[in-house]
Amino acid sequence: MPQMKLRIAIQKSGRLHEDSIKLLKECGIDINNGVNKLKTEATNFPLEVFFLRDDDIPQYVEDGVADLGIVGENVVLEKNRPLRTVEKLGFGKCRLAMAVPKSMEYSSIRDLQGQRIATSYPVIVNDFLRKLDIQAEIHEISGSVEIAPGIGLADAICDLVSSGSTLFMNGLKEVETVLRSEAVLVSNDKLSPGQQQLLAKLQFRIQAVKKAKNNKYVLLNAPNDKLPEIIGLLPGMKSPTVLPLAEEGWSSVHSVLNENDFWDIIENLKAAGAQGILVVPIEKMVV
Ligand code: PRT
Ligand code: ZN
Repeated sequence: MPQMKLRIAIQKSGRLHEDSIKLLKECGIDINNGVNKLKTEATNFPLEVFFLRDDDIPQYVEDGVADLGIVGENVVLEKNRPLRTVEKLGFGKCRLAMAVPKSMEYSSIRDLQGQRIATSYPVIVNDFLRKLDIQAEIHEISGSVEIAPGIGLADAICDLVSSGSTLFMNGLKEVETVLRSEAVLVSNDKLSPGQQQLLAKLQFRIQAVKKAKNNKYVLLNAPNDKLPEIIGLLPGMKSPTVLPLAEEGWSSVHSVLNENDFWDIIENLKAAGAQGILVVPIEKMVV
């Protein structure tokens, strides 16, 4: 009988390495940091971790050498392998964008018609241009794409952008977003029923970690006559917890706030008479 475990491929070094390990650790999975190693075993979960170049991860997962992988969506789409995206992971966020020299007049994607575009993502770029019916010459280069216009190799580039400072420093301006990307957990369709159960367990933990990151635990004090208004401002998981304070006529209110509307709600709470507002990170959240 085959040994029941999952094998996950993560980036050996680079932008996704640390966050991938951190996510596994936050899921309560203990692994030795395997820099310069090919693989390692988790000590408290049936998981083997392979350290690979990100470009190789889709193929390893498709071939069943690994069952799961953590890799950027940009790589998954470029490699065009039949993989299942199990979960978006919320880190490694970036966009694949077209950029042209600052001096170029650019009004629409039509301006790229007949131009030479340098990129490490020929599959995605071809697909993007084909859908828009633009013909362009694609030059595939593997690194330092941003210098291509400056040395006369291309008229435009399509590359990953996060802060935009690389484009800026090379005299380029971003003109089109081709794709928004983040790290994802992918799997193949070869998992045994037992492995699928293990994956469900892992996914449950990942979701709890992700939810916790997007939420904060908030504690505040309020005079009792302000409570209805304050409670009305709080979404909470069910409803806020209200506890009497030692000081007569005052209560402590506890609730959970989502990061997206966090600051608005805090301002409104203050305006409604809340005092001593404490905001605490949540480690895991299961709803
Ligand atoms: O060795 P290996 O092949 O595994 O790594 P790699 O060099 O191919 O990839 P790596 O580690 O650079 O990136 C891994 C993944 O991180 C990418 O596939 C993306 O999914 C994600 N990611 C997120 C990024 C960026 N942000 C990013 N900014 N990958 C690359 N960049 C580069 C970009 O190519 C450009 O050179 O950073 C520069 C732009 O950054 P800003 O901040 O100046 O805009
Ligand atoms: Zn790579």
